[in-house]
Amino acid sequence: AVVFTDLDATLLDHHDYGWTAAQPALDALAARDVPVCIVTSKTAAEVAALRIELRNGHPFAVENGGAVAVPRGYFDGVACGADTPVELTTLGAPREELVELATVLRARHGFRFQGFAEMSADDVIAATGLDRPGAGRALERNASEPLLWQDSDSARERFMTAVEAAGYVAREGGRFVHVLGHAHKGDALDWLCSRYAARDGSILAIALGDSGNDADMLAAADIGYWIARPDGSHYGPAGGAIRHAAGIGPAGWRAAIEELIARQEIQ
Ligand code: 2M8
Ligand code: MG
Ligand code: MG
Repeated sequence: AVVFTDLDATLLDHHDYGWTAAQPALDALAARDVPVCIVTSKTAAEVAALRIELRNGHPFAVENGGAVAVPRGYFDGVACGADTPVELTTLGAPREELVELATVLRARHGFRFQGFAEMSADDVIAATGLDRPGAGRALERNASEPLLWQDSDSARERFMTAVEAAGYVAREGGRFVHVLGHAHKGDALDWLCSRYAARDGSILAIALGDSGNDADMLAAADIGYWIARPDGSHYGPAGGAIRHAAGIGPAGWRAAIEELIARQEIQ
């Protein structure tokens, strides 16, 4: 099995970005040699810092599938750590194109939002609770543009529809609306799975997430878990290969992994 996981409000707590509650499950996966691949809205700079803290040497996807990263030699059997240099492959579109699209749609329809391109480090700190170095890393974007939505829900729907009509992708994260190129987290999961399958034969793909931007990767996986959001609700229904984890954020993450181990779906 390979575990593909979202970070914010899934492996990491929505408010303090910690993962203490999930650590026993991370240890259980490491003991079984099950890779944990991060698939996140965060930037390459943010993930580089987190992978060191998590001691994670596995492939990952950043900016909602805008780019995938593989540690050099990983699929050729080289032992890789969090500090092994990675090879990045772009699946999405350049960020400038996405900022331009959002700006054009705003001028045309009068939508109200503040994009990361218009935000200072202080604005990002206020919107996210990240510390200053963390906010700086979140601003280093190449393949996605998060927008702090300041308009109605119906305006958000119309904006997202207009983005898709223009041939791009719009997805909702825990805090922001993300404008993406021609790839989402499901495409990143497929890309990474085919690399694992080429090396190992078929693999059981497990995906965990909490928000709209995770729906594509849960659908693309063999088993998907909705982790409960900060208010205790789940973003989407359970059914078929999609399950609900009992627990919010990292506590739900741990519950999901322990359930997979108890059912011997992870051995
Ligand atoms: C943004 O992503 C989250 C993910 O769900 C969101 O939409 O709420 C990204 O900008 C990311 O780079 C940043 O670290 C995060 C901080 O809360 O927000
Ligand atoms: Mg999330
Ligand atoms: Mg599949």
